[in-house]
Amino acid sequence: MSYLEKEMTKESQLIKEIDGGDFGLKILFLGLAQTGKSSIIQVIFEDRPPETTKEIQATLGVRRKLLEFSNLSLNVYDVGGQITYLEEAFVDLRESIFSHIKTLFFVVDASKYHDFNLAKRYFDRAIKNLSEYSPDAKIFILSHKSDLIPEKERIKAIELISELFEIESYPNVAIHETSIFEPTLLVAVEAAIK
Ligand SMILES: Nc1nc2c(ncn2[C@@H]2O[C@H](COP(=O)(O)OP(=O)(O)OP(=O)(O)O)[C@@H](O)[C@H]2O)c(=O)[nH]1
Ligand SMILES: [Mg+2]
Repeated sequence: MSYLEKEMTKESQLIKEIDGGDFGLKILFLGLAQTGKSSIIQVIFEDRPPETTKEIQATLGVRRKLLEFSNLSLNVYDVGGQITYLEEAFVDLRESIFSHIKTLFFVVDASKYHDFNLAKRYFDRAIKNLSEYSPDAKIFILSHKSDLIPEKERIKAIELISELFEIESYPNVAIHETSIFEPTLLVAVEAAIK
């Protein structure tokens, strides 16, 4: 089998794995590496104690989980934040990742100001793909890991992200400050999914 054929088989297997079931509301988690996406999923949807999330390994590729939350069936997509996986999701898997989305959680590590510009580039691409494949999706930016920064700076982080991501230009985008150690996370997720 040629290299190209192997790559195409790999891709179609992954797409099959991703598309393998029309179950529940499709919820997508995107963001740079180590921003806390898998931790959020496990703490909120799988009752994992927040302090044990330190053991979670980096997500390789795209992981899909079928979960129950508040009597709703969810089809949760967790895209590994390393650049290779993001590019794979935004290029090769674009249509299968971005179609039929109910809610996108775009997770930003609020304590890492230096990463905001890079995050914004992926946010813009996510918005563009959603406008094409899921124009009715709700988008929630999570200014996450707020426990790592002092109260005053939390507001500053929200202001900075809101301005940089130009969230006022989008009627379907909201921003929440969250932490796996605080009730803010559950409040944000409930607002986003119900
Ligand atoms: N202080 C703090 N740490 C957090 C929070 N959420 C997640 N973390 C930690 O952040 C680290 C990375 O978490 P992951 O959930 O693996 O991050 P990810 O975004 O899934 O990373 P990739 O899979 O590489 O994209 C872990 O050590 C978590 O314990 C938070 O709200 N506060
Ligand atoms: Mg992960």
